[in-house]
Amino acid sequence: MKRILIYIMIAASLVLAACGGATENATEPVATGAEVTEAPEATEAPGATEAPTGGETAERCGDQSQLADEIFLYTWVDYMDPEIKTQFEGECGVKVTETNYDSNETLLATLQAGGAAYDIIVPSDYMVQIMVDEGMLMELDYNVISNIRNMDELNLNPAYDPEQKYTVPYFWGTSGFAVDTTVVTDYEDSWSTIFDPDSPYCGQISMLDDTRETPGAALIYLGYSVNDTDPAHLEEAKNLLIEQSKCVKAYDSQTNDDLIISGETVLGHMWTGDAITAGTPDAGGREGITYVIPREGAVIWQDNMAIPVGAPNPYTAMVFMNYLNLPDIAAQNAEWVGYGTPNKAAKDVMDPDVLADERIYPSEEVMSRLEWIEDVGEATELYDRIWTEFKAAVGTQ
Ligand code: N2P
Repeated sequence: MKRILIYIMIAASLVLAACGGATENATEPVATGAEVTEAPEATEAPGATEAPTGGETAERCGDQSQLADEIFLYTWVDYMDPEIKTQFEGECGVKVTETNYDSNETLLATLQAGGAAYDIIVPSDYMVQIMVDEGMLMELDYNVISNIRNMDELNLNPAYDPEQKYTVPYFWGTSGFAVDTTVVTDYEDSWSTIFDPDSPYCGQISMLDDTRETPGAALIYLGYSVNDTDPAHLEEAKNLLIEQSKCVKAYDSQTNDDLIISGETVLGHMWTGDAITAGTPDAGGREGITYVIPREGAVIWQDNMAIPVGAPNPYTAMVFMNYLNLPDIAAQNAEWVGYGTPNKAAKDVMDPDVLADERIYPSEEVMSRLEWIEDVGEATELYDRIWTEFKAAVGTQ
């Protein structure tokens, strides 16, 4: 995916900044410098109590004397405009090294296995809850991440981090499906388009490869909640997925956009931005691919930046999180990824056509049919078992 940089936006945001910023800080996320010292091996001073000096550079790069040369970002694929990492290195002298994961469960397992020293991770809502319960996340210092003030209050203080102690919202989106309308001309905005066992597009369908998302789509189609814990309902969802599998070319959460762009698939269970960019020629996609939020409902999610306990460079990580929430940078990133931005100030400088796109920013009516994945506690084992049995049955393990 490639995005053309919109320099006008940057210029506009500078004007905006000169005018004193776009929004007022509607919420008061808890910011306590003390917690920063909890980070093991924090060789960098947290800088929580001193405002950095140095004018505009400090606003964008924090206290440069405290910055590490390199930080390690562990995130989803195609989830940050690579130009932004280059810009941050150019402006602030910090290299951002990125590694990718394909699901929240992979992220959790990697961290639990230890050994990997990441500075920033990007878990979704329910996984934040799990990680907070496990004591895996550091408390953040909003003296450093002062651009939290740019956030839309609607995206702040979510149930999984009510005091905004551990996370900064990154992007939000939905889990619907992509359609290649140059081939599929008769589709409905229904999960039946994907789950029809007699689909004329049998063999040209991809599904997300995800313990919660994939059974979740089946549960919604069957009329159940994505958080259903009734074993009989989970069994039904498993059987639906097994029946559908003969038509599924790939279970894939990372290159599913490439599959539809290349024409190997024509329908794909997909996250908003992957489908939107697949349909955007400027972003490496092509005309004719669109994104559908099924009428039966779909998953809504919000991903969040967080710092794992034990991160080697927490101060620099927070400076980068702050940089990402400058209005110009957040706008550039949002237009590149094709997801919904929680950054209200960024919206003031974004292309109005993007903001008006109801596939990214759904209407209230559509919103009312969306459902959040929640931590199902002990029933997680049930989901894991259903998923393992399903994988074994279709031979994709
Ligand atoms: C980006 C993946 C989005 C993350 N390719 C879904 N939570």
